[in-house]
Amino acid sequence: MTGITATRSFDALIAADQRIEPRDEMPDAYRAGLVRQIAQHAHSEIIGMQPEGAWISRAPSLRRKAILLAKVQDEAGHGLYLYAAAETLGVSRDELEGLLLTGRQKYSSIFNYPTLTWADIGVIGWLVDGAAIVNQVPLCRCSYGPYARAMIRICKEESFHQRQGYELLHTLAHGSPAQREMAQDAVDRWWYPSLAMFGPPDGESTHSAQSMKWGVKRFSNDELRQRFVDMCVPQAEVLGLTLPDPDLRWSEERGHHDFTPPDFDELMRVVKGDGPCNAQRMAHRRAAHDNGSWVREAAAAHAAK
Ligand code: BYC
Repeated sequence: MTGITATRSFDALIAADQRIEPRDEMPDAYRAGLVRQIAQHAHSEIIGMQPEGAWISRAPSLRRKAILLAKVQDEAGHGLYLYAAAETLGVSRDELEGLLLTGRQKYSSIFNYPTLTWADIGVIGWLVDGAAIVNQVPLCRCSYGPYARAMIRICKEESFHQRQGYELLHTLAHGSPAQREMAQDAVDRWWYPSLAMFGPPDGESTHSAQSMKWGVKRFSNDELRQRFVDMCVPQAEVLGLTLPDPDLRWSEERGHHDFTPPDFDELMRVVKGDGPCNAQRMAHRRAAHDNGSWVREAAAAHAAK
């Protein structure tokens, strides 16, 4: 038996905490679950370009503009790595885009909230990319090889994104009273939507148990949410900003911070399409897709030569 051509047993590989590769046997539900999660992740990166993209032309300096432009371009790159990882499971990028555009696949709830001020760009870096990192670092050890490898590079870039947001916000928080107020207002609006990024509480999560058995997810939604809160509290202190939760406090007994969970009914409403910006995000995505049709046609004509 050679390692390359032999069919490796799925259960044995999972039990040994080894990687599943595209040509290995895998249960249909494992494949379908990965396509669902990777596609949703890819769509999130692509739709996630919109709230920040809206500020590229309004960045307050050339330096800030160059940084933001690079960040948004990185997000396009993340989307592409992830679509490529999904393609190794036998679906095409075209199919996945179709599922997004017809609303059959979703993207992260967080991108259905508006970016009202420049401080929102800092908070997206600090809290949204921060939450993404906490959620995604364990995915670097995901049992599916192509997804795990894509996540390693994505996480490195997300760390840079998080640092730039934190630095932006630190500058505002230590600026004029109006800048400080703008920074606090942005934190107040984004805190709970960021907590909701981790998904429903463990008791209501449909996929977690199976996904953890298969080594796709390594921690539950609530474990990661708690890790995020514990990480943010000292960072907020350094910023001199307040997290908008009067019940947030250290618990000696638990060795973690107690906190108020996000409104999960709101999360489900937003996921189902009823958030402040869902219609706008999808309309924008559809228009971008339609405007790009000449590129796809030209590429197909070139490939057929
Ligand atoms: N938003 O059984 P559960 C980023 C859905 S952005 C929307 O716990 P699972 C970035 C869930 O899909 C972050 N839907 O699910 C980009 C499921 O519905 P379906 C993107 C959500 O999969 C640019 C149902 O609720 N990151 O990186 O075990 C700039 C039940 O949930 C949400 C990823 O996607 C939500 N917040 O766990 C800055 C990471 N929460 O599919 C940053 C990869 C839950 O049955 N994904 N749902 O219709 C994951 O880690 C997991 O999929 C989740 C959910 C933790 C999100």
